[in-house]
Amino acid sequence: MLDFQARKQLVIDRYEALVTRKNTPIEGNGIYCRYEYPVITSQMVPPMWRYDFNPETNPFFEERIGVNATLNAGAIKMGGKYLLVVRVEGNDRKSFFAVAESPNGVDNFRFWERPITLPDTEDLATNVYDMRLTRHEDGWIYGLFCVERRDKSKPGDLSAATASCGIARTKDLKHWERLPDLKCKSQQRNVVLHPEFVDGKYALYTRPQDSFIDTGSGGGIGWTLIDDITKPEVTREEKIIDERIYHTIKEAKNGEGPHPIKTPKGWLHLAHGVRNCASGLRYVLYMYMTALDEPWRRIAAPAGYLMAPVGEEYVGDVMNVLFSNGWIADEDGRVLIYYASSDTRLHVATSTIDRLVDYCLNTPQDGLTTTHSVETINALIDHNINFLNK
Ligand code: BGC
Ligand code: BMA
Repeated sequence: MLDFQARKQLVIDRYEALVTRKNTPIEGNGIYCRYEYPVITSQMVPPMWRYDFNPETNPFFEERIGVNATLNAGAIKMGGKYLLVVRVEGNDRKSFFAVAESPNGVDNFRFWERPITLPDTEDLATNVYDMRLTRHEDGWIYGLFCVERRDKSKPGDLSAATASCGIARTKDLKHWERLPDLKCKSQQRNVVLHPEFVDGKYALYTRPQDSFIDTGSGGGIGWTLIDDITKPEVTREEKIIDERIYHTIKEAKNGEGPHPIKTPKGWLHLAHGVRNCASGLRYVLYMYMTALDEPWRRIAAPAGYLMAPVGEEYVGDVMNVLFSNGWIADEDGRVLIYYASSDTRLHVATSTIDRLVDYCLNTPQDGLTTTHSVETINALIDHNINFLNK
C-alpha cells in the first residue's frame, strides 16, 4: 500500500475529481430527466472530516471516521446557490445534517466547512434524519426532521424506538434555533411545514402512525393546523388528505416529501409510497395536486409512481428505495428533484412546473382494477389512431 504522502494526495485527488465532475441529463419519459451521476455520495464528504492529517498520529493515513451514506436531503435556493441539507450517515449508523452547495444544482456540490451543529433538546436524540426545509412567510427557514429515541417502555426489545418530529429554525442554515419537538399522540416521521399561514395558523402535513415502523391504523398523509410553532402541539384532527389504498404503490405507507410547490393551477406535491413484497418494503416517489385556496383538498392524483429505482439505484444499504424530502422550484420554472436511492446516495432529476402540472392533470388516475387499467389504455389507443400519422 502507498505511504502517507502518496495516500494523502490520492485521497485529495479523488475527492476533487468527484466534486468537480460534470453531470449531464438523460432524456427519459418527457416528464423529467435523470442525470448520469449521483449528485452527492459518501466519497464527496470532505477528507478533513474523515482523515487525521497528522503523520505522527496517523502514519498510514487511514480513514478514521467512515461515512456510510449521503441521502434524504432538504433543499433550498439561497443567494443564487443551490443548497442541500444532507442526511450524512456515519459508519456508526448515526446520521447528522450537513449543508452542500452547488452553483447550478446538478453538479459541483461541495460540503460547507463543517456539519451543522444542531442544538438538541433535553431528552437527547439517538438519531436525527430527513430534514424538510420550509421558507415560511413568517420570515424563518424551518427544518422539520425525524428524531429517533430508544423506546424506554420496552426495555427487553433492543430495537424498539420512537419517532417524533423535531423542529429547528434558521435564517442562514448556519445558526439554528431549536424549538420543542412536536407534541402529538402518535409517532411521526414525515412532518412537513406548509410555507403559508392558513387561517392565520401554521399548517402541517403529518403522517400519523401506530408504532415505529407500522402505520397501523394511520390512514395516509394528514393535515392539521397548529396555533404556536414555538410550543408545537397537534390538538386538532389530522385530516387524511392522501390516503393509503389497497393494491397501489402506497398500500403499506406514504408520506409527504418536501413542502408542496405553489403553481397557478394548484399545489404540486411530491410524496413517497411504500408497498410490501417478498424482497421487503419498496419505496417509490409519486405526486398529487391540491387546490390553491384549499391545500388540503386533492384535485389530481396521477396513477402509480413518478419515479421508482432504476439500475444501480436498486442497490445499496436498504434496497429498492427511492426517497425524496427536497426539491427546488427555480425562478425560470425549472424544478430540481433531489432523491436518494436505496438509502445510500443522492441524485437529482430535473423537470419544470409546466411539465409536472401537465403530468398531474393529464395522467390517468388509478382505476384500482385491471379492467379499468385496460380500458384506460384502449381509450388512449382509440384517441391516438387519429394522430399517428399527423
Ligand atoms: C432509520 C431510517 C428508517 C427508519 C424506519 C431508522 O432507524 O434510520 O432510515 O427510515 O428506521 O425503518
Ligand atoms: C423511511 C424514511 C427514510 C428512509 C426510508 C427507507 O422510514 O424515513 O429515512 O429513506 O425509510 O429506509
